Amino acid sequence: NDNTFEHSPLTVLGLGAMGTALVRAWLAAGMRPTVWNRTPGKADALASEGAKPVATAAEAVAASGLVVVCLLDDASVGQALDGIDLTGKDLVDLTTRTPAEARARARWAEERGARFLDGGIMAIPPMIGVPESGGYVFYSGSRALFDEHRATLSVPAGAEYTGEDPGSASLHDVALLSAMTGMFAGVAHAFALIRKSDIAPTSLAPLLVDWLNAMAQGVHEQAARLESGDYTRDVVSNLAMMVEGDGTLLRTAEEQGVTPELLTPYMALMERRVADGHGEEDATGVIELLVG
Ligand code: FVH
Repeated sequence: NDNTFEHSPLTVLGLGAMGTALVRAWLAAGMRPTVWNRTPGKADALASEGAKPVATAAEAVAASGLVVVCLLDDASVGQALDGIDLTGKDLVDLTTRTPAEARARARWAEERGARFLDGGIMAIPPMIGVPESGGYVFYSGSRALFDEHRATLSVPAGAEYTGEDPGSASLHDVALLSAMTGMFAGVAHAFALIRKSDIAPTSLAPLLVDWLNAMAQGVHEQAARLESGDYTRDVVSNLAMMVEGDGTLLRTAEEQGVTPELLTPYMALMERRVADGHGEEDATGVIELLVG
């Protein structure tokens, strides 16, 4: 609805891969965001598509009530906005950061007279502005800000509000990114195992995807066990059996000339849990060793 957007002027600070994708989604929705980037030139293509580039971050902030920030990291946000008047602004910061950094940035913004919403983007740039991609953004902080600008914020990707604690969005974001990191570590090891074999990566890939999807269902069971506190309930594959099987994984890595270093930290934790007398549990008990 273009009429709604006319009443919601928008500024975007940061025209990296993600900032550019965000601006294009708002342009496609009929908005004309004011845009700024530290290194000039990145706004040129967007200007020809309807965005309004300005020379300084201060001008960009002054242009709109709603200011969306998407920079490299939390420190770059502090540098870009240093000394700029934020009084009365609604600052929505989609820069990836830690929960503590998000809380500190919220206090920093509020001390300067702005309302603050932190965002964690669960999408890569090609997913932005493509609703069927399933991309979305976790938001936390000012509920009033979120409710007021929900329509605008929902244009590039789905908008999921997680709570008033400004650190909540980034904790959700980093939890998902951390799980993804572990998954990619496992995938890297699997491809390394077949690297010098006659198994083609493209023939292993669909098998890996199907297997990981099937195993991912166990995440729900782990969550239920965590909440019940009973890590042995309805366990099909127990930890003692898995630790026994780790030997085969390690010997195969050795046979294939692959370093096991991506696997061994997790295996060591599983072994410790079994040695502590919890062999009848599933892998949920390993979480206890992580949180101490
Ligand atoms: N791209 C992705 O796949 C991920 C998806 C999930 C969310 N992340 C996070 O989004 C933030 C921005 O990421 P990006 O992909 O746009 O990153 P770059 O293309 O590297 O652009 C970085 C922009 O930040 C500007 N910048 C860096 N330092 C400063 C500074 N000190 N002052 C002002 N601006 C700064 C940089 O400007 P320039 O180098 O062009 O002058 C770019 O505009 C990020 O938190 C991801 O984790 C993306």
